[in-house]
Amino acid sequence: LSITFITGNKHKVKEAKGIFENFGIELEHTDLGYPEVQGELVDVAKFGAEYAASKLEGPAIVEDAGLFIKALNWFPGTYSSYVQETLGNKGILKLMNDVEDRYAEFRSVIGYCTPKAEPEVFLGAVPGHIAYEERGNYGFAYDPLFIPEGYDKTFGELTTDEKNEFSHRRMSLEKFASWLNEHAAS
Ligand code: ITT
Ligand code: NA
Repeated sequence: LSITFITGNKHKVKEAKGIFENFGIELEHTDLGYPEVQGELVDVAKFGAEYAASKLEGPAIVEDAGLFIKALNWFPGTYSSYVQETLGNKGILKLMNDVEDRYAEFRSVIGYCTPKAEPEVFLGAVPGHIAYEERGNYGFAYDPLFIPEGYDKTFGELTTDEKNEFSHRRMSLEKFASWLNEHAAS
């Protein structure tokens, strides 16, 4: 079984490949570029998947993810890409300077679509909190800021394999993989 992951983010591809190894799904990667409507992760993923499937003329997945910080009213949330490119992690740390409640979660929504069917979505989330400084050289983007619940290391200090054991992306992709195994039984 082979699925095409449409993304411009090579770190996501690396993580997804590692996760799918456990589920016997082969992952192709194409950076097709798809229009990202601003909005809820679910809507972005649905729209992107539908667009990608029709462009590819085959089954495709896309993912919309983000970091949601409670004390900031769940900012950057759906603005995570833009905020990572502008404020960056240093900017987030500044906003969190005097903030005691550091609860945050990473969320991931996988959108899956084929040319003939309606898009399906699969949600994953992981709770944690925002560190007081960036830590670790593994991972990407917000990883050095995020300490998953029950750990004292940031995602930036965990290897890809360690992060893959319980990340938001692991959850959404695992839900997708189980769904696919049920529905693609030929
Ligand atoms: P595509 O949309 O092309 O897949 P992207 O990097 O724009 O790639 P998202 O919109 O899903 O991905 O991600 C929003 C932002 O959150 C972006 O800056 C990502 O780098 C960051 N991000 C997503 N998943 C992450 C993770 O597991 N760890 C750290 N940062 C992450
Ligand atoms: Na994006």
